[in-house]
Amino acid sequence: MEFSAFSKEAAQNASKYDWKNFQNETVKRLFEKISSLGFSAVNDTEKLRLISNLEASLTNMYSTGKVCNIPGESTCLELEPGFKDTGEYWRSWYEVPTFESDVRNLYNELSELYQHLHYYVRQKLRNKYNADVFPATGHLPAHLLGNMWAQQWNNIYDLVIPYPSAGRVNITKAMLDKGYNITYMYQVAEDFFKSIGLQPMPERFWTESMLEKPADRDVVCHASAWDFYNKQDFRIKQCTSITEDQLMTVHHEMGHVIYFLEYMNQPIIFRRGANPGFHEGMADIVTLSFQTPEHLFKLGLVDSVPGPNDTDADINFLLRMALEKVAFLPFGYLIDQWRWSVFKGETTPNKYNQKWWELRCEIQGISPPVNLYRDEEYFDPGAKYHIPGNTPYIRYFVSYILQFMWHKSLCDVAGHTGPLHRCDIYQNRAAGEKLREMLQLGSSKHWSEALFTVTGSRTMSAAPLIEYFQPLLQWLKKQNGNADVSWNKACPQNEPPSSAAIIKISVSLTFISLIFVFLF
Ligand code: X8Z
Ligand code: ZN
Repeated sequence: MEFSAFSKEAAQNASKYDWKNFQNETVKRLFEKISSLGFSAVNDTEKLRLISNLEASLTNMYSTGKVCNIPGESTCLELEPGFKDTGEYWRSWYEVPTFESDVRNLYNELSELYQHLHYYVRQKLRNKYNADVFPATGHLPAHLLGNMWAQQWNNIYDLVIPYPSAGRVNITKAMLDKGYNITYMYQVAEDFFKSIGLQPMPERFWTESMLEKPADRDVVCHASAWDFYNKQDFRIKQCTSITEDQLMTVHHEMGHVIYFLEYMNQPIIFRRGANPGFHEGMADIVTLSFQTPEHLFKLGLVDSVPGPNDTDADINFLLRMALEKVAFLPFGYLIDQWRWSVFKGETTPNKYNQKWWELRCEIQGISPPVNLYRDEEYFDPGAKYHIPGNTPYIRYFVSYILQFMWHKSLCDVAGHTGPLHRCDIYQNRAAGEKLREMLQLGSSKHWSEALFTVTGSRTMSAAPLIEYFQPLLQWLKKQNGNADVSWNKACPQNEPPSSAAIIKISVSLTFISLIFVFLF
């Protein structure tokens, strides 16, 4: 009713002007629309109220209507089914009804590799630190892994390197020695994409991006890439510093921009990744070529390339990659296990932190850094950017599956011979062209079709990732011998104190009581 009154008043105001003779077509069109009242023109308020009420009740009937007595369905269904919860909505982007079990199966295929890495790292760290700090449950204390979230462990490479004498040089140091600056890091990344025939960064990228942390204000430093959807303005926002890790992130973010550029000519609805995992996978794909000794040598960041029989150096390299890529798998998998369970209402607010650590202990095999039970006074999930930032996370797990699939296929196209982990697609136009074919589709086709263009497969497979790390897995199995490489499901804190601890406490208590007896 209020809207009708408002429309009427606007039409009356418009009628004071001779708008039919206006010269400006846009303003004329505006007046024409304001003057066209429809139902609001009805002067009889009672009639108008009747029309409004009728419309509201019909809409209400439609939206609350249920379809019942469907064979095989125990409940009535809504006319326009929505999502049960936000998790279901997020998963719908993957357009497969079995998505939850698909990722579970993929994770299960990869867990053997992770468990062997986990056990190896644990033994190495036990030798380095006092064995006391390692819980008997087999968990790895989260603060020993060189990363705030224990999600990637490459920063402790020096502590767990298999063959120190065949060691890899420190890339960060080599970058500084070669005089790398921030702009140069982005030029190096751009050069890689250009070398396989992909587009350079547009001019405005260089002027509008935020590549350095500003000194005068607080910003979100978590790196991101932005498509302004006007075909000209594409940016990266990153507080770049000159380190090896950051150089990989530069390639990651630029990979996102390359995808934006490639699907730019699709209708706006299709200007996105085939699914969110595709965008992240595309962002990472170059990191697999870039980090090969062959590529680092081309850039002058290492002095030599290990020969085909230098297995020590090869294992060192693969272990370094595993600390980055394999260590991430359970983390990438579990974050949304927690969130989906929250969205489903299975994990209630009084169990948020408990559930978080249940998953971290069970799936990642890590334990809280501080030796106390992380109760609900804390909200540890909030310390990971994507939780407060409301960014879905399973995309990164999917991305890790995809990037190895694509890497394998593109290396085949490039005619690479030899082990997959030593393939560098730099300067290979044929590989770039193949990748481009997929990127240009945006989301105009189901992701399985996009995947098919590069890999010839319509389903996700963990096999290429396993193939890449196969020599390392065999080596780890030898190192770990016949040991049981698993850990307990439950966190160490949730167990009763060990008998050793009970003895310690009772000895101290006896000692204290003796002092009392002696004094009094
Ligand atoms: O958030 C990111 C990117 C932006 S999409 C920097 N990543 C995840 C993370 O940092 O937790 C990349 C790898 C995983
Ligand atoms: Zn990303």
